[in-house]
Amino acid sequence: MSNSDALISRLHELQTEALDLVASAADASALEEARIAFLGRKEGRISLVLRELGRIDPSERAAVGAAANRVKGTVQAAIEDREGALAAVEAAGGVALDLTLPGRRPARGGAHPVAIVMEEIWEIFRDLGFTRARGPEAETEWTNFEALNTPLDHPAADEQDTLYLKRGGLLRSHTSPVQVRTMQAYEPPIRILAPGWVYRRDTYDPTHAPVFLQVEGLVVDEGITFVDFKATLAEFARRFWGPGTQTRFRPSFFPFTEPSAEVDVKRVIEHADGTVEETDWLEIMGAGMVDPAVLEACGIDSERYTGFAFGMGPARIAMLKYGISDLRIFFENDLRFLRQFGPDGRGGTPA
Ligand code: 2U9
Repeated sequence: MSNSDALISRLHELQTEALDLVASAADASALEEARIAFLGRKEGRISLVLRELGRIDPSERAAVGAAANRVKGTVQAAIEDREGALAAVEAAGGVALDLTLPGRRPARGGAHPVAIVMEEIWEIFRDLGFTRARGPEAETEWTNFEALNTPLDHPAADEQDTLYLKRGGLLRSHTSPVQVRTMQAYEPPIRILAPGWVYRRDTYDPTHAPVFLQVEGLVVDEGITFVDFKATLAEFARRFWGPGTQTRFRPSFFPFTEPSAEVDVKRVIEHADGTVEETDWLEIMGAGMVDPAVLEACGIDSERYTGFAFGMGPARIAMLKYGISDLRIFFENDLRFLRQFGPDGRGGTPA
């Protein structure tokens, strides 16, 4: 073996030794010791080898010098890598990073139970030919009350119930102003669903929140009758709660509909053992034939057109559907509650 070959192989042995020492350095000071032992300018073992360069043939010095530089570079890079790894361990509170562990599953959001119900309601009415409409949350007294046959001295318009803004504005107390604006802007036939946030001056308790989601619907066309009204809402109930669902229309009163009704459902639940359970009657929405005065206020000829409307609270529907007795849990964003619904419940956030 020539002198230069012997030096190059000595350098490679030193590299192997240095890399072992660097890899096992447990802290920054052990790493610094390893650096000085191998790369130290005076006493470093690689530097000492290079001092022997003078003893070899000048024509072979370049090859040894190049090998020495490669070895130094490799050892220096290993030291820097190890420095980074030690710093990461320290940052992680002293827990070593185990690169062989499987990666952490990235957090995936899921749909909120009220959003799931809202989406299911929308999909049913979409299949029945409805489109979606929306409008502002800050409204006027006229669109929120007067156009809806509700005089401003009606209790609903009272400051005790409605959140008023400056200069006569208010936060809409139902999504009905969306239907008012739609009728002003479009000729019948109208078939819309209006989902959105509404505001009321209510005390936060198990069945009330000062801000909540509502979904209302409106159909206006020539020849719309009470039969269309009942059949559409009964069909909705069957699609939402299951084919055996019965519907009951109880007479009621709203200023904007005449006649008005509260709609109840009786669910038929088939258990795995074959037994069938009928629930009590559950109230799911308010509804009625649109009062002709409302059509006229919105610029629609009530001699030619008739219509029906309905309104429901998806949080109430979600409470009935999932057996929840206090709606405040919908606002808490407790992940232990929310994880029960999605993404494993339904496959993630609805599009
Ligand atoms: C226009 C004409 C008629 C919408 C209607 C109800 C009955 C109703 C409540 C259900 C639970 C509100 O969220 S809730 O508190 N809604 O009972 N809503 S009829 O009637 C309209 C709307 C707009 C132009």
